[in-house]
Amino acid sequence: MQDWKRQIPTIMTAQELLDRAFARASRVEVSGAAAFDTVKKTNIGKITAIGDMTTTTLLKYVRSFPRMEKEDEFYSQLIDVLIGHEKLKKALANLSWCAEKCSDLQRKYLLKVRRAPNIDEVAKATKEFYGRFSSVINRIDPDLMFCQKARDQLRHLPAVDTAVQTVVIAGYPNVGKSQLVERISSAKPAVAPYPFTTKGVIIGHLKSGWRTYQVIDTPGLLDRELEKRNAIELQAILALRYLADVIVFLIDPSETCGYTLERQLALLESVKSNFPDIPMIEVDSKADLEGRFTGRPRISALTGEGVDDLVARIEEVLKAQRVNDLDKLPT
Ligand SMILES: Nc1nc2c(ncn2[C@@H]2O[C@H](COP(=O)(O)OP(=O)(O)OP(=O)(O)O)[C@@H](O)[C@H]2O)c(=O)[nH]1
Ligand SMILES: [Mg+2]
Repeated sequence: MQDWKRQIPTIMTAQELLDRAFARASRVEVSGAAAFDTVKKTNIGKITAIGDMTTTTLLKYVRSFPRMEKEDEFYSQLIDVLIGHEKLKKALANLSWCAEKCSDLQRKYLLKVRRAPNIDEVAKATKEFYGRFSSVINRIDPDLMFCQKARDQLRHLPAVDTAVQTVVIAGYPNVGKSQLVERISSAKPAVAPYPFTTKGVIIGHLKSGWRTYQVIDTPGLLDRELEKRNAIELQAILALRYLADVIVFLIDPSETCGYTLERQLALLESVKSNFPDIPMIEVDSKADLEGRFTGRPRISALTGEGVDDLVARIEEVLKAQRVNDLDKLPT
């Protein structure tokens, strides 16, 4: 799962790349038959070391970033929100360009040094190589910094498994989402960072026979009318659409959550219209309290009332989704 999160190495700045390459080069010493031969071979060794090391490093950076695959639309969307696909593509293209340029310079100056008739010419060519090499590396400094920032953001994406069926829990704050996730999850839910939530999303797992489903609690995401979100927040929220196989929407008829029933129903409509293709299970929560119950199935995450029925309903919907997905496979 998302191996690229671990694979991206720390991206060095231009200065760090140069320091490292030059430090390596400074240790190169090759002895030849005579003084001229020694100087020539040593400089050839330096240019080779600098060029090889930098080209390899840059290409490793480029390869370590994830290719945006269609099937991982969830991450693809989030990466677009946080980093920007086009910007990332551009930065990586610049690193590739630089790697190629380094390799060209290496080839060109190795030839120059080899053909140099005397020590002075060897020194002159080597110096010229150092200069041109530095300026090429310095040109991609902004791209290197961009990639380093992108790397940090990628590492902090939520660790969700895009390959298992997912239940997303929605509703206003305090309606009982976390309590429900905790009750139906087999293990203690883990908190994963998510853009634009202060608390991160909470991921639990629901075991049913040999199947496991993912249950995601979304504090700060689906608890406000989506129309009031800015475009970037909305995109991050809508990324959930690629993940959610079913949305469980909690309504708190006791209104002890601090939101009126009317406001909660307005949010429900908002979520419904923004996730039109995802089946929604609507329930009244806090069944153990007094309240303005809406006639939807009741649950109490506190006492457990209605929770088994809810889980059965969730499984039913997920099963129907699987059948539906199978039908859609090309034959
Ligand atoms: N009486 C009663 N209280 C409940 C029930 N479910 C949750 N609560 C209480 O309601 C409060 C909010 O519950 P949470 O599960 O934290 O609500 P939430 O929707 O996760 O809230 P946010 O994380 O802020 O969005 C807590 O004090 C819970 O103890 C329930 O079924 N019955
Ligand atoms: Mg919560």
